[in-house]
Amino acid sequence: MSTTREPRREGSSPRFGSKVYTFQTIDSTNNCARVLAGCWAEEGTVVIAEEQTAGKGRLGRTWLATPGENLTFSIILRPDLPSEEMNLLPLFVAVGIAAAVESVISMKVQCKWPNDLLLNGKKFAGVLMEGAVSNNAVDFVVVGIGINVNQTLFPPELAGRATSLRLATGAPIDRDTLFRAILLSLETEYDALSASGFHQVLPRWLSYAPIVGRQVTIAQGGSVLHGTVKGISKHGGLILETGGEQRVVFAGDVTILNMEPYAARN
Ligand code: BT5
Repeated sequence: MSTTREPRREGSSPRFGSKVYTFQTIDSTNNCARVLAGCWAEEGTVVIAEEQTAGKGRLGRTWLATPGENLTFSIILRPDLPSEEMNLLPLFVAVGIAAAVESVISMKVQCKWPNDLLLNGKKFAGVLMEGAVSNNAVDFVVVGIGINVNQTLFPPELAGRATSLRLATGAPIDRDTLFRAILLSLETEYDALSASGFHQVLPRWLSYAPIVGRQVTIAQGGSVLHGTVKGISKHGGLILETGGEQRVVFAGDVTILNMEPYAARN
């Protein structure tokens, strides 16, 4: 594993990206950022890599990205947040990424609960949060972000489900411009929500995610639930009506297996 340490990327936002650890190859930027967070790295510290040998998704899944064509990075946050509000953080990150990507490529982005971003109904980005909690408050959160930027060929298991900004727009995207736009957007959202309360992200997120009223199929542990989405709870859970009763499911436990396709946003 080779490492270099960059003091700061030109033009990056004041706190997010004020310190960037850049790796050619690493197992997972989230693993590295977790170690740094445990050593009191400052909020906004970023770990970015050209290649991950063990890129992680949620629930033990894998993130696959061709080296040198995409963005795979992690940001350390230290939000002043009770632990029960932690599930709002993926929604804020999705909104921050969506706004930045829309500004760079001038296309509509959709968010899919809890942590996916879609273009033309296909996934181009995912978010993996890993956090530490002490005394019922969030100690730190590592926000891992994988974005398919210029990749045009995907392995067979992702074919038809994955896309990239390049595939969606037909043109290569400057990764550094996108990276800086995302850091700035995330910092702007984060500062606003830290002041107003993270629950304020809900209407913003819903404006990117026409999910309410849709039929979904969800895997939770060993069982499968079918139901209608009634909304997102104030703590970021999916409110599902199933079998005549409402229940709230959280991202740590569930995967949406199937959902009616999203309609295009205007
Ligand atoms: C995610 O998990 O979508 C979170 C992905 C987070 C990746 C970043 S990269 C930087 C940081 N360091 C890490 O080690 N991870 C983070 P999940 O919702 O579980 O989705 C994973 C699933 O998405 C896989 O099982 C595949 O089906 C699919 N997938 C894998 N790679 C993909 C890709 N490049 N594009 C679209 N889908 C992909």
